[in-house]
Amino acid sequence: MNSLTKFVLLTAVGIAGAVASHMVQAQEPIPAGEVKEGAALYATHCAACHNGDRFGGIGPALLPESIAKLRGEALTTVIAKGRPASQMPAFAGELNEEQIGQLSAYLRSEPAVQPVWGEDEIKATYTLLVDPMSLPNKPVFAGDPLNLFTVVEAGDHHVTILDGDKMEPLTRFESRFALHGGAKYSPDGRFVYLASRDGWVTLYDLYSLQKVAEVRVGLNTRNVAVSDDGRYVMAGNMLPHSLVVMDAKDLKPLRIIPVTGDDGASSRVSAVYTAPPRGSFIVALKDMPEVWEIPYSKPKKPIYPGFVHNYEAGMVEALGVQDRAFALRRIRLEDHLDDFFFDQDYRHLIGASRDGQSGQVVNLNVGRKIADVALDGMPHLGSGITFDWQDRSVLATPHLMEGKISVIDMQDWSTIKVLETMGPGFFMRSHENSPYAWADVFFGPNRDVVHIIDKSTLEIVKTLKPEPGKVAAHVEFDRSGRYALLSIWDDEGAVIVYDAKTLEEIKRLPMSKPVGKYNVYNKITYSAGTSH
Ligand code: DHE
Repeated sequence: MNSLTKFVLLTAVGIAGAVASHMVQAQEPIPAGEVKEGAALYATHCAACHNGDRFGGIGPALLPESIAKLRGEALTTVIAKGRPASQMPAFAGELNEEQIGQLSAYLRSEPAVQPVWGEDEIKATYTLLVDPMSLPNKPVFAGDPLNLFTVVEAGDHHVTILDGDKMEPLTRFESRFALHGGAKYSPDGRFVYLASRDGWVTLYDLYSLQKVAEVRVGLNTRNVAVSDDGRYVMAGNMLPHSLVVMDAKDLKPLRIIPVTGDDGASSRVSAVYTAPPRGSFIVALKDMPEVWEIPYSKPKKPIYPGFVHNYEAGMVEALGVQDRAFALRRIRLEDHLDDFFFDQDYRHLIGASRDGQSGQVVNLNVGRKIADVALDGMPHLGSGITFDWQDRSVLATPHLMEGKISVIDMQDWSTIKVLETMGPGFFMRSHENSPYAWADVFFGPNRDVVHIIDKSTLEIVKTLKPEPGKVAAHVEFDRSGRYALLSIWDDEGAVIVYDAKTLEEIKRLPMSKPVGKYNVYNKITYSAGTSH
C-alpha cells in the first residue's frame, strides 16, 4: 500500500468515523468515576447556560448526539479555550486538564434523565418576534431579492445575507448554535428557514432583514423542508424520533408525527425533502428500512393512472386535528437509507446506506427498489447534481470515501464514467447556464483544490487552488449562472466569487468558515445544478 493510498484510506476511516461519530462514541466505554466527577463540575460550571438536564439554555444542548461533531480532542479544546465570538468562555484558567477530561467524559455519557421533547416542550419554546402581518410588502434594499444568498458562517455561528447582484453583504446576524445543511426558502423566496443541529428552527424575513419567529422542535434535528404551496415546514429529528410540522408563516407547531414502525420500534430521521410534483414530503429513516411519503396537498397532475395518492385516500388525526394531509405512506425497502437525492421529476429516489456496498434506486410511484447503482463510496446528502449529457439525463456525485466522481445514466442506472479526483469530495454544483460542474476535494492532502469539469466531455478541465493549505469547498452559482461562489472553510475564511465562464477570481469576501451558501432563485426553482 503506497502512502497516498494509506492516507486516503485513513482519511476515509476518519470520515466513516465522522459519519457515524455518535455511534462510535456511544460504543466507547466511559469510566464511571470520570463521569461522576464530571457531573459535579458540570453543575458548577456549565448548568447555568446549558441547563441542569444538558438539554440546552443560552448555550446549546450538551448530549452525546449533539456534540458528536466535536470528535477527539475537539471537545476538550472548546472547554479549555472557549468559542471565539460566542458566550462560551475558556475554562483553562479554572479547570485543570484532568477536570476538563472528566467534564468531557460526562458530556459524552448518556444523560441520567432520558430527554423528553414533546408538544408541551416545543410549544414552550415558541417565540413570535414580529407579527407577520406587520411586515413590509417590499424589500428594504435595492436589488434583486431573488438573487440573494444566505451564507451560513459556522466559525462564529452567524449568517450573512449576501446581495448577489453587487456581491456585497447586506446584513449579518447571529444564528443558533451549529446551523447545518441547506437553508430552505418559502416558494416566493421571501422567507428563509434555518435549522440548527440542536433543534432550533428560525424564520427570517428577507424583505425586512429580521427574524420573525423561532421554535425548538427537537434536541437533535437533521433538517427542514418547506412545502411548495408555502403552507408547511417539516423538521426531521434524530432526538426524539419525530417529525414536527409547523405553519410556514409563523412557525407555530401544528403536528408531531412519531417515527415508529409497525412493530412499535422507533427510528431517527435521515432527512426530509419536499417533492413538489407529488405534493409530498419524502422522509428517509436511519433505523428502519422504510421511506415515508407524507402528502401535504393534492399532486399537481396525476402521478400515473391508477396511482392512489394518500392525500385523497387517507385521513389522519393528530394533535386533535383531522384532515387528509399527512396521511402516511410507507415504502418498505431492503436496506435503510442515510443519504439520498431525487431525479428532477421526483419519480425516483437514489440513495445509499452508510454501511452498504451499493446505492439503490427506489421508484416512488410503484413504491419499491427498481435498480442498484454503483455508489459504494457513499455520497453526502445533497452532494450531487443532474444535467443533460448527450441525449440523456445524468446524475453526478462525488464519493465521500474515495477520490472519485460517478456519472450515472438516469435511464438505465448504469455508470457512464468514473472520474478520478485528487481526493474524496463533499459537494458538486453547477447551473443550467454553465458548461462546467465544480467539485471540491474535501479530504486528504489536496483538500485545498477544486476541480472544474466540462459537462459535455466529462473531463476535468481545470483545478483551482485558491488558498494553499485551506479547505476549499461548497460552490453555489448566482441566479444567472454568471458567477460561482466558493468557500474557504476556515475561521479566517472567505467566499470567493469567480467568473463562471473565464474561471477568473473576481473578489474575495472575508467570512468566518462559510460552510454553505444558498441562492434564493436557484433553490426555489429547484435548479438541477444545486441541492434541493
Ligand atoms: Fe452535512 C447538508 C447530514 C456532516 C456540511 N448534511 C446536510 C443535510 C443533512 C446532512 C441531513 C441535508 C440538509 C438539507 O439540505 O436539508 N452532514 C450530515 C451528516 O449526517 C454528517 C455526515 C454527520 C453529521 O455531523 O451530522 C454531516 N455536513 C457534515 C459536515 O461535517 C459538514 C462538511 C460541515 C458541517 O457544517 O457540519 C457538513 N451538510 C453540510 C452542508 C450541507 C449539508 C454545507 C448543505 C449542502 C447544500 O448545498 O445543500
